[in-house]
Amino acid sequence: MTVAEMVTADASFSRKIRVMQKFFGLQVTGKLDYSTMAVMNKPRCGMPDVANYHLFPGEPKWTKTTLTYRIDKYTATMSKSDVDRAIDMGLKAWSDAAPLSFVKTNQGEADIMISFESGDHGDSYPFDGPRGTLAHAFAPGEGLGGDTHFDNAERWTPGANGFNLFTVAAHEFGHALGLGHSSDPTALMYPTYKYQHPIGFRLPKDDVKGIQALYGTKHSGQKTSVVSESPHPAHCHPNLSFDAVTALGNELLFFKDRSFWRRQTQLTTLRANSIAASFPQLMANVDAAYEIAERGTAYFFKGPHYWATRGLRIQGPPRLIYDFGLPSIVQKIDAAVHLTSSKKTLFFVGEDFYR
Ligand code: TQI
Ligand code: CA
Ligand code: ZN
Ligand code: ZN
Repeated sequence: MTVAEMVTADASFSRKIRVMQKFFGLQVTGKLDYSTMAVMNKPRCGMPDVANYHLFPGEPKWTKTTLTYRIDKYTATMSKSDVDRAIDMGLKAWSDAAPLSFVKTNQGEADIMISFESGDHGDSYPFDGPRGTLAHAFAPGEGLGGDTHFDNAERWTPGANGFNLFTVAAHEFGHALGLGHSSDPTALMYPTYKYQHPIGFRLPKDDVKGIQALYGTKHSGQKTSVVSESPHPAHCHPNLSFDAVTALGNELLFFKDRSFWRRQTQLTTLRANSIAASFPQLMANVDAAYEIAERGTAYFFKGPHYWATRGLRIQGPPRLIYDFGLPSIVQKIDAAVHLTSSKKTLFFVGEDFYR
């Protein structure tokens, strides 16, 4: 047996060679042939500024900026809410970098139909059981275009074991939006699996360049006039809603964007204050707040962090919401309330609550 025969006899090696050949546009033989060796030995460009992303031939892209998605079939290995979160965060990675938004639907035909499928599932790209192909997505377009399928034979997880659904979904959505593979090893679109922690994930530079090459930069030409003329929103506006409300001593605090209002129980006037001036650590956009009156303490939540106060004074550095036992995939909470009678605190996240 020659060396070449030995290496081709190893199926996973051959598979890797095939992936590499496909990536570099070589004839896909699965064998370590001369042109493949030549590519392997070629010096790689070390210049950080060279774009390494690839678009699909013909550069298909969506011609609208709001896309619908629907999770049509779930998997048995992960809870429905963990799947929803991984998918949402996978899409958010892209909508944070380009002027795209994604709207979830639960019925009818969405632009991006998402499902977990086993073996042959009717699109002439059957899945292959555990490992091998993990998922695939169709380039932008009508019908199957944008649709994203995950191999139900994989052990999908919200964490670092098995295959992390967020990681693979974010990669697949790159394809569904029109990106091919990148030759930049730090890119999400680089064709090797590397677990990415969903919380605080930011799209690597090369992927940002790729998505912006297709859809432009976020807010280009639409940003300047959005900041409202009055520094604080009018508190009587009929559409006003609050980000968070909590009692604090004998006052009620209402938070909205960069402002908060203090309402003393015996007073009826409300005066807007700047959050940044009173609570510089919070700056703006508080997610949730609650008070434990017996302790004279309130807690403020923003993203994965929370702060404790004594009166109107924040005590100490921010801490992580996982201290409360929230699952690590939760990136922010929507609301929190402390029930004095049962001494329990409820945290609301999407359609779930934790206690
Ligand atoms: N599935 C391939 C992928 O999505 C499908 C594929 C192969 C492909 N060659 C392609 C898609 C060329 C577009 C263009 O990449 S996969 C990873 C990796 C896969 C691989 O199952 O091999 C991820 C799916 F390699 F990056 F980890 C997801 Cl994240
Ligand atoms: Ca598989
Ligand atoms: Zn499929
Ligand atoms: Zn890929």
